[in-house]
Amino acid sequence: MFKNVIVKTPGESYVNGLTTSDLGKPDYEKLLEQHKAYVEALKKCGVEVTHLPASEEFPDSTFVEDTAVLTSEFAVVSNPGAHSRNGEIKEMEAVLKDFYEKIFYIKAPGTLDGGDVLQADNHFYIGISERTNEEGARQLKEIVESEGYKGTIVPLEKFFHLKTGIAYLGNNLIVAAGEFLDHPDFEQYDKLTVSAEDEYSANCIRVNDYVIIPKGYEETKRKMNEAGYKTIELEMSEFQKQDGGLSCLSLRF
Ligand code: CIR
Repeated sequence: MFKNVIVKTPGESYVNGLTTSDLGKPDYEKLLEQHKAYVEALKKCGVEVTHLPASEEFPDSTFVEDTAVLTSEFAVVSNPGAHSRNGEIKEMEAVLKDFYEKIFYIKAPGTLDGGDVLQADNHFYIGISERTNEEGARQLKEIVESEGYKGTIVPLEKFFHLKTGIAYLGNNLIVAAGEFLDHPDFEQYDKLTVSAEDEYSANCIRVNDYVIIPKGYEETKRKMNEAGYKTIELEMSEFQKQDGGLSCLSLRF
Protein backbone atom coordinates (compact mmCIF):
# COMPACT_ATOMS: atom_id res chain seq x y z
CA MET A 1 0.00 0.00 0.00
CA PHE A 2 1.19 3.52 -0.76
CA LYS A 3 0.39 6.21 1.81
CA ASN A 4 2.06 9.20 0.19
CA VAL A 5 2.79 10.72 -3.17
CA ILE A 6 4.78 13.77 -4.19
CA VAL A 7 3.77 15.71 -7.30
CA LYS A 8 4.82 19.05 -8.75
CA THR A 9 2.83 21.49 -10.86
CA PRO A 10 4.41 22.08 -14.28
CA GLY A 11 5.60 25.63 -14.88
CA GLU A 12 5.07 27.68 -18.04
CA SER A 13 8.65 26.80 -19.03
CA TYR A 14 7.51 23.16 -19.41
CA VAL A 15 6.86 23.76 -23.10
CA ASN A 16 10.61 24.40 -23.58
CA GLY A 17 11.73 21.24 -21.80
CA LEU A 18 13.53 18.20 -23.18
CA THR A 19 11.85 15.97 -25.70
CA THR A 20 12.63 13.50 -28.46
CA SER A 21 9.05 13.30 -29.70
CA ASP A 22 7.63 15.12 -32.71
CA LEU A 23 4.13 15.46 -31.33
CA GLY A 24 4.20 19.26 -31.25
CA LYS A 25 4.36 21.94 -28.54
CA PRO A 26 2.37 21.26 -25.40
CA ASP A 27 -0.68 23.40 -24.68
CA TYR A 28 -0.10 24.83 -21.20
CA GLU A 29 -3.78 25.17 -20.25
CA LYS A 30 -4.52 21.59 -21.26
CA LEU A 31 -1.39 20.47 -19.45
CA LEU A 32 -2.58 22.02 -16.20
CA GLU A 33 -5.97 20.35 -16.58
CA GLN A 34 -4.30 17.00 -17.19
CA HIS A 35 -2.05 17.46 -14.17
CA LYS A 36 -5.06 18.35 -12.02
CA ALA A 37 -6.86 15.20 -13.15
CA TYR A 38 -3.74 13.18 -12.30
CA VAL A 39 -3.71 14.56 -8.76
CA GLU A 40 -7.44 13.86 -8.38
CA ALA A 41 -6.92 10.28 -9.55
CA LEU A 42 -4.19 9.78 -6.96
CA LYS A 43 -6.48 11.09 -4.25
CA LYS A 44 -9.11 8.59 -5.34
CA CYS A 45 -6.48 5.88 -4.74
CA GLY A 46 -6.35 6.94 -1.10
CA VAL A 47 -2.93 8.57 -0.86
CA GLU A 48 -1.86 11.77 0.87
CA VAL A 49 -0.62 14.21 -1.78
CA THR A 50 2.37 16.50 -1.18
CA HIS A 51 1.98 19.07 -3.96
CA LEU A 52 5.02 21.17 -4.82
CA PRO A 53 4.69 24.49 -6.66
CA ALA A 54 6.03 25.02 -10.17
CA SER A 55 9.72 25.91 -10.71
CA GLU A 56 10.26 27.91 -13.87
CA GLU A 57 14.03 27.35 -13.82
CA PHE A 58 13.50 23.60 -14.28
CA PRO A 59 11.19 22.99 -17.28
CA ASP A 60 11.04 19.21 -16.77
CA SER A 61 10.63 19.24 -13.00
CA THR A 62 7.00 18.09 -13.03
CA PHE A 63 8.53 14.66 -13.81
CA VAL A 64 9.46 14.23 -10.14
CA GLU A 65 9.96 10.49 -10.43
CA ASP A 66 13.42 11.03 -11.88
CA THR A 67 14.76 12.77 -8.77
CA ALA A 68 14.53 9.90 -6.28
CA VAL A 69 13.90 6.24 -5.56
CA LEU A 70 11.68 5.68 -2.54
CA THR A 71 10.65 2.76 -0.36
CA SER A 72 8.74 2.76 2.90
CA GLU A 73 12.04 2.63 4.85
CA PHE A 74 14.56 4.73 2.96
CA ALA A 75 15.02 7.24 0.18
CA VAL A 76 17.68 7.53 -2.48
CA VAL A 77 18.23 10.96 -4.01
CA SER A 78 19.16 10.34 -7.64
CA ASN A 79 21.65 12.19 -9.82
CA PRO A 80 19.69 12.95 -13.00
CA GLY A 81 21.61 12.34 -16.20
CA ALA A 82 20.32 15.39 -18.10
CA HIS A 83 22.31 18.49 -17.21
CA SER A 84 19.27 20.78 -17.29
CA ARG A 85 17.49 18.56 -14.76
CA ASN A 86 20.25 17.86 -12.28
CA GLY A 87 19.42 20.81 -10.00
CA GLU A 88 15.90 19.43 -9.43
CA ILE A 89 17.24 17.16 -6.70
CA LYS A 90 17.94 20.08 -4.32
CA GLU A 91 14.28 20.81 -3.71
CA MET A 92 13.41 17.14 -3.55
CA GLU A 93 16.09 16.38 -1.01
CA ALA A 94 14.64 19.05 1.30
CA VAL A 95 11.14 17.59 0.90
CA LEU A 96 12.33 14.03 1.53
CA LYS A 97 13.96 15.09 4.80
CA ASP A 98 10.43 15.62 6.17
CA PHE A 99 9.59 11.99 5.49
CA TYR A 100 12.85 10.05 5.89
CA GLU A 101 15.64 9.64 8.39
CA LYS A 102 17.59 7.36 6.11
CA ILE A 103 18.59 9.03 2.85
CA PHE A 104 21.19 7.73 0.40
CA TYR A 105 22.66 9.56 -2.58
CA ILE A 106 23.78 8.60 -6.06
CA LYS A 107 27.09 10.38 -6.51
CA ALA A 108 29.01 11.58 -9.59
CA PRO A 109 30.39 10.17 -11.81
CA GLY A 110 27.30 8.00 -11.28
CA THR A 111 24.09 9.27 -12.88
CA LEU A 112 20.64 7.84 -12.37
CA ASP A 113 17.07 8.84 -13.26
CA GLY A 114 14.30 7.37 -11.12
CA GLY A 115 12.46 6.48 -14.34
CA ASP A 116 15.06 3.77 -14.84
CA VAL A 117 14.14 1.99 -11.62
CA LEU A 118 11.34 -0.52 -11.24
CA GLN A 119 10.51 -2.07 -7.89
CA ALA A 120 8.75 -5.43 -7.96
CA ASP A 121 8.20 -6.50 -4.35
CA ASN A 122 11.68 -6.84 -2.83
CA HIS A 123 13.51 -6.64 -6.17
CA PHE A 124 14.79 -3.49 -7.87
CA TYR A 125 15.47 -3.53 -11.61
CA ILE A 126 17.82 -0.74 -12.64
CA GLY A 127 18.08 0.25 -16.30
CA ILE A 128 21.19 1.59 -17.95
CA SER A 129 20.03 4.22 -20.42
CA GLU A 130 20.98 7.56 -21.94
CA ARG A 131 20.38 9.02 -18.46
CA THR A 132 21.53 6.28 -16.06
CA ASN A 133 25.11 5.15 -16.43
CA GLU A 134 26.75 1.95 -15.26
CA GLU A 135 28.25 3.61 -12.22
CA GLY A 136 24.90 5.09 -11.12
CA ALA A 137 23.19 1.72 -11.57
CA ARG A 138 25.97 0.01 -9.63
CA GLN A 139 25.64 2.48 -6.75
CA LEU A 140 21.89 1.96 -6.51
CA LYS A 141 22.29 -1.82 -6.62
CA GLU A 142 24.75 -1.60 -3.74
CA ILE A 143 22.40 0.63 -1.73
CA VAL A 144 19.32 -1.58 -2.15
CA GLU A 145 21.32 -4.73 -1.43
CA SER A 146 22.69 -3.14 1.76
CA GLU A 147 19.05 -2.67 2.80
CA GLY A 148 18.11 -6.30 2.17
CA TYR A 149 16.58 -5.95 -1.32
CA LYS A 150 17.71 -7.58 -4.54
CA GLY A 151 19.11 -5.50 -7.37
CA THR A 152 19.41 -6.39 -11.05
CA ILE A 153 20.99 -4.12 -13.64
CA VAL A 154 19.26 -4.14 -17.02
CA PRO A 155 21.03 -2.44 -19.95
CA LEU A 156 18.34 -0.98 -22.21
CA GLU A 157 18.35 -1.44 -25.95
CA LYS A 158 15.78 1.07 -27.16
CA PHE A 159 13.55 2.43 -24.44
CA PHE A 160 14.15 5.93 -23.12
CA HIS A 161 13.79 4.86 -19.49
CA LEU A 162 13.28 1.36 -18.08
CA LYS A 163 9.72 2.18 -17.02
CA THR A 164 8.87 3.48 -20.48
CA GLY A 165 8.27 -0.17 -21.34
CA ILE A 166 7.50 -2.02 -18.12
CA ALA A 167 5.38 -1.76 -14.97
CA TYR A 168 4.71 -4.01 -12.00
CA LEU A 169 1.12 -4.54 -10.90
CA GLY A 170 1.77 -6.80 -7.90
CA ASN A 171 0.81 -10.51 -7.68
CA ASN A 172 3.82 -11.41 -9.83
CA LEU A 173 2.26 -9.64 -12.83
CA ILE A 174 4.29 -7.39 -15.06
CA VAL A 175 3.07 -5.15 -17.91
CA ALA A 176 5.62 -5.50 -20.70
CA ALA A 177 6.18 -3.96 -24.12
CA GLY A 178 8.93 -4.01 -26.75
CA GLU A 179 12.28 -5.30 -25.55
CA PHE A 180 10.73 -6.54 -22.29
CA LEU A 181 8.28 -8.97 -23.92
CA ASP A 182 10.88 -11.73 -23.93
CA HIS A 183 13.56 -10.36 -21.67
CA PRO A 184 15.42 -13.04 -19.65
CA ASP A 185 15.55 -10.85 -16.53
CA PHE A 186 11.76 -10.87 -16.28
CA GLU A 187 10.98 -14.44 -17.26
CA GLN A 188 9.81 -15.41 -13.75
CA TYR A 189 6.85 -13.00 -13.98
CA ASP A 190 3.41 -13.43 -15.46
CA LYS A 191 3.03 -10.92 -18.28
CA LEU A 192 0.34 -8.62 -19.48
CA THR A 193 1.67 -7.86 -22.93
CA VAL A 194 1.31 -4.57 -24.76
CA SER A 195 1.58 -4.34 -28.55
CA ALA A 196 3.97 -1.98 -30.32
CA GLU A 197 1.16 0.40 -31.28
CA ASP A 198 -0.05 0.62 -27.66
CA GLU A 199 3.43 0.88 -26.20
CA TYR A 200 2.73 4.16 -24.41
CA SER A 201 0.26 2.35 -22.15
CA ALA A 202 3.00 0.12 -20.71
CA ASN A 203 3.89 3.06 -18.50
CA CYS A 204 1.07 2.75 -16.00
CA ILE A 205 0.98 2.81 -12.20
CA ARG A 206 -0.67 0.56 -9.67
CA VAL A 207 -1.69 2.71 -6.72
CA ASN A 208 -3.44 0.68 -4.04
CA ASP A 209 -6.79 -0.57 -5.44
CA TYR A 210 -6.40 0.94 -8.90
CA VAL A 211 -4.17 0.89 -11.93
CA ILE A 212 -3.93 4.31 -13.57
CA ILE A 213 -3.48 4.01 -17.33
CA PRO A 214 -3.38 6.51 -20.19
CA LYS A 215 -6.66 7.10 -22.00
CA GLY A 216 -7.26 5.56 -25.39
CA TYR A 217 -5.68 2.11 -24.99
CA GLU A 218 -8.71 -0.18 -24.97
CA GLU A 219 -6.82 -3.44 -25.26
CA THR A 220 -4.52 -2.68 -22.33
CA LYS A 221 -7.52 -1.60 -20.28
CA ARG A 222 -9.45 -4.76 -21.16
CA LYS A 223 -6.52 -7.00 -20.25
CA MET A 224 -6.14 -5.26 -16.91
CA ASN A 225 -9.83 -5.51 -16.12
CA GLU A 226 -9.78 -9.19 -17.07
CA ALA A 227 -6.83 -9.69 -14.74
CA GLY A 228 -9.02 -8.27 -11.95
CA TYR A 229 -7.67 -4.71 -11.72
CA LYS A 230 -9.84 -1.62 -11.53
CA THR A 231 -8.54 1.05 -13.91
CA ILE A 232 -8.62 4.83 -13.99
CA GLU A 233 -7.92 6.33 -17.43
CA LEU A 234 -6.26 9.71 -17.81
CA GLU A 235 -5.69 11.93 -20.83
CA MET A 236 -1.91 12.29 -21.09
CA SER A 237 -1.38 13.99 -24.47
CA GLU A 238 0.50 17.04 -23.17
CA PHE A 239 2.89 14.93 -21.09
CA GLN A 240 3.49 12.48 -23.92
CA LYS A 241 4.69 15.39 -26.07
CA GLN A 242 7.63 15.79 -23.66
CA ASP A 243 8.39 12.05 -23.36
CA GLY A 244 6.56 11.79 -20.04
CA GLY A 245 4.24 9.09 -18.82
CA LEU A 246 2.11 8.36 -15.77
CA SER A 247 4.89 7.04 -13.56
CA CYS A 248 7.10 10.09 -14.19
CA LEU A 249 4.63 12.51 -12.60
CA SER A 250 4.83 11.24 -9.04
CA LEU A 251 6.95 9.65 -6.36
CA ARG A 252 4.89 7.03 -4.54
CA PHE A 253 5.76 5.61 -1.14
C1 CIR B 1 13.04 14.43 -19.83
O1 CIR B 1 13.51 14.32 -20.97
O2 CIR B 1 13.73 14.29 -18.83
C2 CIR B 1 11.57 14.76 -19.69
N1 CIR B 1 11.14 15.54 -20.80
C3 CIR B 1 10.74 13.49 -19.58
C4 CIR B 1 11.05 12.67 -18.37
C5 CIR B 1 10.18 11.49 -18.24
N2 CIR B 1 10.45 10.82 -17.03
C6 CIR B 1 10.31 9.51 -16.85
O3 CIR B 1 10.06 8.78 -17.80
N3 CIR B 1 10.54 9.04 -15.63
